[in-house]
Amino acid sequence: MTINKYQGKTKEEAIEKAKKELGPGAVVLNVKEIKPKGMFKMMKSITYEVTAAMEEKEAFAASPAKPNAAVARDGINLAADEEIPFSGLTGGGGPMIAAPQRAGSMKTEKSNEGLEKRLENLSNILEKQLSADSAKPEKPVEPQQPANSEGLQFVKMLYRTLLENEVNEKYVNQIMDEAEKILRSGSSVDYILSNVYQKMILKFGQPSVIDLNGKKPKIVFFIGPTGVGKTTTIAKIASRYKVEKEKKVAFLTADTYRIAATEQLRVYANILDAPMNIIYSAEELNAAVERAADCDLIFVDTAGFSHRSSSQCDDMKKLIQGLDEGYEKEVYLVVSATTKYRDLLEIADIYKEIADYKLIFTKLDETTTYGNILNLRLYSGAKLAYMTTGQNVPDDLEEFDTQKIVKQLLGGRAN
Ligand SMILES: Nc1nc2c(ncn2[C@@H]2O[C@H](COP(=O)(O)OP(=O)(O)O)[C@@H](O)[C@H]2O)c(=O)[nH]1
Ligand SMILES: [Mg+2]
Repeated sequence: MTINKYQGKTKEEAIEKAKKELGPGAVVLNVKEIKPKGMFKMMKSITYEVTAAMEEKEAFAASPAKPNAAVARDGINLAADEEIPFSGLTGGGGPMIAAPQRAGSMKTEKSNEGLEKRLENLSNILEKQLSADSAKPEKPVEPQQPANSEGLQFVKMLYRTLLENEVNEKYVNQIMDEAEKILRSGSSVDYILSNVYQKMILKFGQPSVIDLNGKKPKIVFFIGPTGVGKTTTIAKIASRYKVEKEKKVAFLTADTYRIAATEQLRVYANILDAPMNIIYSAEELNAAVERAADCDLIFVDTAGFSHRSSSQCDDMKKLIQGLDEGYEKEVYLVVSATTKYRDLLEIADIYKEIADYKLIFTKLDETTTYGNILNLRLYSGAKLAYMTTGQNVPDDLEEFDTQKIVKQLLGGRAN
């Protein structure tokens, strides 16, 4: 893994620099605001320092099966208090380490507190590690004492926390894989945490939102099951582009199954003083896009459909694939963070038939377990784009904040 720091006048500028040097797959581990210091600080502006990483290809490949590795299961049996085989710690046939007690005991609460503090302090930990690494490139791990018991407890706690947050067991094993080697070399708890954190950030990948650098207009489709928040999310994103970025936007809706659905979008279009049209076919889509050719962005709302309705699935495919090739499009699959794991996998598969998509997770305010976000990202290979945290338009929308979600998955505070 290569890690470096990059500075810029804006966060985006610093990320661009990172991508130039590390490649397009570079991911941001940490963002730091640097406030100007000294006599003339009033005249200087804030700059941003981004810590970015790039993992070598082979390191990212699925970890090879271990002798005692857990057989990847489709679902996670959180009810079971059985032993959790931790692939990394079994060491070729050695005893498995039992999963520590679930939340509730005084001890767990106390150690969770420690974990939260450490996560708050993660920037400093990363910083320290970076300078240690560059000082001693040959020896990435600083030995302290052989396989310390504090480290072992800590690894167990991280393992349990990820499972409690419903990260799929096979991904937990992949993430914790390296922790064992680091633990054996007697590294500090902070070092283990920062390694696990970095690994998770790399698994999430760099989020990717609407790209306005290409040809105008950009046609942006929103697909996904009924009631997940497609229309509301369109209103939130469109409002950001119109009000904050002063872009010209237009709306189209292919959700003709419910009258209320078109009316809902019309209300938002009126508020934003943007044109809105109903389309029934690819021909109508192309005609409407042509009429709105002077817009920067054309948002297309669609109807959700049941997993089993193949005719509706075909209609949607025809619509999206029927857009004239001269236009640039992006497709976003909108899913709720409250949806069950198995249903999410099914949704990911069905909508993959329609188009390649990026992911928007809604309703993060309605759950505290975010493991499915990582599960779906890894299952589908799709990039994460946005997340929404409530019903308010446009406020409850953020570009996907990987660092925040990873910290929370590792036991950090929800805020
Ligand atoms: N709590 C919560 N509710 C949301 C969020 N996004 C959308 N909703 C609500 O979910 C319901 C369905 O949203 P809608 O946009 O009509 O979903 P669609 O059928 O996918 O277009 C509405 O009541 C929205 O206000 C969110 O992030 N959090
Ligand atoms: Mg809708």
